[in-house]
This record gives sequence, C-alpha cells and structure tokens, in this order.
Amino acid sequence: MFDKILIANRGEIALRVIRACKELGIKTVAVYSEADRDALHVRFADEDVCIGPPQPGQSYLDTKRIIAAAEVTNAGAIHPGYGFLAENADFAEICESCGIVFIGPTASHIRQLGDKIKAKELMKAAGVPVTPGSEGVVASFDDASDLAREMGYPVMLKAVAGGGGKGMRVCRDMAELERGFHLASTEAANAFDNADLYLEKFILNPHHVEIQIIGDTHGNYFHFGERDCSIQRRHQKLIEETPSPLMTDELRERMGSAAVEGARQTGYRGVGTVEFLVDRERHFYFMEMNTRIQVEHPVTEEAFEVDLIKEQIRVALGEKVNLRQEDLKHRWASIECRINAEDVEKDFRPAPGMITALHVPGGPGVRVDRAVYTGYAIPPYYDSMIAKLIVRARTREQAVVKMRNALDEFIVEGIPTTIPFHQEIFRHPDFVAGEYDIGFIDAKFKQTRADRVDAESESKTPSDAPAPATAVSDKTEDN
Ligand code: MV4
Repeated sequence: MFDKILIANRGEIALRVIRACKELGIKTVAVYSEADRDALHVRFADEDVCIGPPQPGQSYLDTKRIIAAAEVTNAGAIHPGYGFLAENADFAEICESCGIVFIGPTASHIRQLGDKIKAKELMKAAGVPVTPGSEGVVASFDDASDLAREMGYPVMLKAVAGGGGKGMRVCRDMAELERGFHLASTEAANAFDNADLYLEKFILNPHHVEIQIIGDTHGNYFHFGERDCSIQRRHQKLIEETPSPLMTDELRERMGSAAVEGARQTGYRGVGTVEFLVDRERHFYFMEMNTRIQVEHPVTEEAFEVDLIKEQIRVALGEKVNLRQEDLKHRWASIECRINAEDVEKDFRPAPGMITALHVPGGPGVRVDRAVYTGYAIPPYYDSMIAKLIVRARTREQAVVKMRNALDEFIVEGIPTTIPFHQEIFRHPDFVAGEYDIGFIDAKFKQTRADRVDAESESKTPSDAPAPATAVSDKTEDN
C-alpha cells in the first residue's frame, strides 16, 4: 500500500519515526525548515525536502507545502508525529482526498474527539464514566447556577474550545461562579473565538491517568495500561510513569476496558490515549481523548516491551494488530523525564542556544530519545523539549534510583535545562514514596503566588497537543 513515509515533524519524534520505518523496511522522507538544515532527522532520512522558513506557519504547519513535498517524493503516507498537524482534522482530510495515507485516525474521528463536549457524549454513550456536569454548553450564569446547586460546589467552568487549561475556572460558591462565568467566557471568546462554556463537578486532588489504546481496521482493540502524568507545571507535563502509584490491577482492568470500549464503539483506528482524572477514592472520570502518538509513549513501550510506532504504522497499512490482551502486562516499571532547554530560575523561560558539551546517560534500562548533539544550536522557533530520559527497572523503587543516577550523569553545557529541577523532584520524599497528585509541583516547589496568578492569564501553548488556531509555534499537546 505504501513503501515510503513522509515525516511531517522534526526533533526526537521525527527520528523515532525514521527508526521505526527502517525496521519495517519503509523508505523515509524528512521535511525541514531553513532553521533545521543541520537537524538529525534530515541526516537520517532517505530523502529530504526543505519546506520553507523557520516559522512553523510557513513550514511544519503549512499543509500545502507538506502535501507538495509528499507528491514530489512520491510518499504514500504521512506520519505527523505529535504537535504540529497531528490533530488537524482538515489536514487529515486533505491527505485522504489526495490519496495519501494519514498515519492516524480518520479526519472525522479527529474532529469529533477533538470537540470536548462531543467526545464526552460519545464516551458516555459507550459506557465510559465521565465527569458529572452539564449536558453540553451552559447557556447562561443562571443555568450554571441551577446546575451547580444541584451538583454541589466546587464546580469547574471549562471553555468548549479550550485546551491546556485555558479558559478554566474553579468556583467554590455562587458568587465565584457568577464572576467566573463572565471572566471565563470573555477569556474564551478572546482566546478561541468561541465563548461557549460547560460545567463540571470539580474533582479534588486527582491524578491525571491516561490509558494507551490501539485499534486496527479489523475490529481488534487493545490497551497498554496507564501512564500517570500528574507531575506537571502549568499544564506542561514534566514526568510520566507506569504503573501509576495509585493503580491497582483491578482498577487498570476497569479503566483499560472502558478505554477500549470507548474506542471500539466509536470505530476508532490507530493509537490513541484516553485521559482520565482519578480521585483519591479511585473513582475515574473521562477527560478527553488524544488522537495522536504522544510525547510520553516510550514509557509504555519500555514497560510493555512493544513498539507503538511500528504498530501504528502497521495499522495504517491495514494490518492486524497481532497481540492478545491477556499478554499485555507490565514487565517493567518505567519513568520518563522531559528535559527542556529552559531556565528554571527564570520561570522556566525557554532558553535556546548552542549545546557546547553533551554527555547522555546510559547503561541497562536507560533510554534517551533526542535529536540534539554537541555543537547543535537549538533554534528558537520550536518547542523547548530537547530530550526524553526514560528508565525501566523491575520495581518503581529501582526505577527511581536509576532515574536519579541517570539525571546525575546527564551533562548539557551551553544552555540551561530542566535537569536540576528533575534532580530535586527525584529527591523529594513524597515523590519517592509515590505520594503526589496534579497539585504536587505547585504545592511542593516554591513559586510565588504572583507567578501563579501570572500563569493563569498567560497564553503560552503547551508542549505536545493540538495547537489552538492562534498559536504561533508548534507542538501543542494538551495535558
Ligand atoms: C478538571 C480538573 C478537576 N475537575 N476537571 C486541566 C487541563 C484540562 N485538559 C483538564 N484539566 C482539569 N480538569 C474537573 N472536573 C482538574 C484539571 C487540572 C489538571 C488535569 C490534569 C493534569 C493537570 C491539571 C492541572 C490543573 C487542573
């Protein structure tokens, strides 16, 4: 069906896809911007095409240039990676109409599951537990107030078109709801050109737990357990791990089955992630579904000894996923740290520049996914993530030790990175004990109140989710 894949991405994920293609005997085409001439994805692909200036809008996000590159190189398929065009339904549709296989779900699935209210309806209909709340949009403060009184406070207002925590408001009483309603709808109108809000019961101190699923075009669906992504800051994930310290075999079975049922009943194909909030009593609630391969997929690959990118490509080729759910068990505990070129002391401000020296950790159970090298200049136009450090060991305790040691021997000179911040986290007794929730970083790491207020009104896009239409830069992945 296709023997050549164009990779519409850059950085470590482009390299990751190239490696999978080589193992499958599929030729690769790299596309690159003028800022990426010296990038490794260009070097390691079989062919390469320059698609324009550094600005993502004129290169990695420019659908016309990417389709043209696929046509001139005769690539039969496009792998979008994460961020950029990965969850752009229009792009998937253009691929479909050009006879190019989009390596992902159908345009219609991307569109429907990308609509938060629609996704919630679809999951609810499939029997997946969803967060209690409004059925669709709340039209007015009065409607919101009636519902909140019925459900009980606290409640949360969310922008229908929101993402990465934007346009969200927690309301503890009616007065806060009244103010919150107007603020959130104004904010949503400005940011997303859509003032619509919906209301949910606010889940207290939850974990963010997501289930990795895959479905093929023959009706086979599987899940690969969970990833706990609760360690995040301003909706940017910092650490992901599996098994979740909160998880039990029984809960995994129920959440996994729910995620698979959600995918099956919507006729989903490809890899996907079903995100849940899990409260302290281990009740779980569907949040949203990501229709792409995610940044943190290696955690699952290491724990389950699978190659998710190869499986994803095989599914796009129309092949069957040749697995049995009962064989899909954790063989390892696995943890990932995202290493970003950011100055932790300056509010995690991106700090691109030249890497003058680099030593990456190694040894058994240590994996580093990266596309940077000594002498590489990190361009300022893209995401600040420069590497993912993934470890695996038989137990969480051993994996934590392995990660601490790996971080200690990770040397990056020339630019500041988030490595020192990770070193602190891996020495924090509560993290080491697995006692954390989504509030961990805010609660345990010094940050002024002013910083936090700042963050709420800030408009920076997150690191590997669908980009809001207004985003200038690339990898937006919603948390
Ligand atoms: C919530 C919640 C509590 N209750 N919904 C944040 C991003 C967005 N996609 C959903 N988010 C949340 N929704 C209800 N009903 C708390 C969050 C939340 C959060 C979720 C996952 C990871 C980190 C988070 C940080 C703050 C708030």
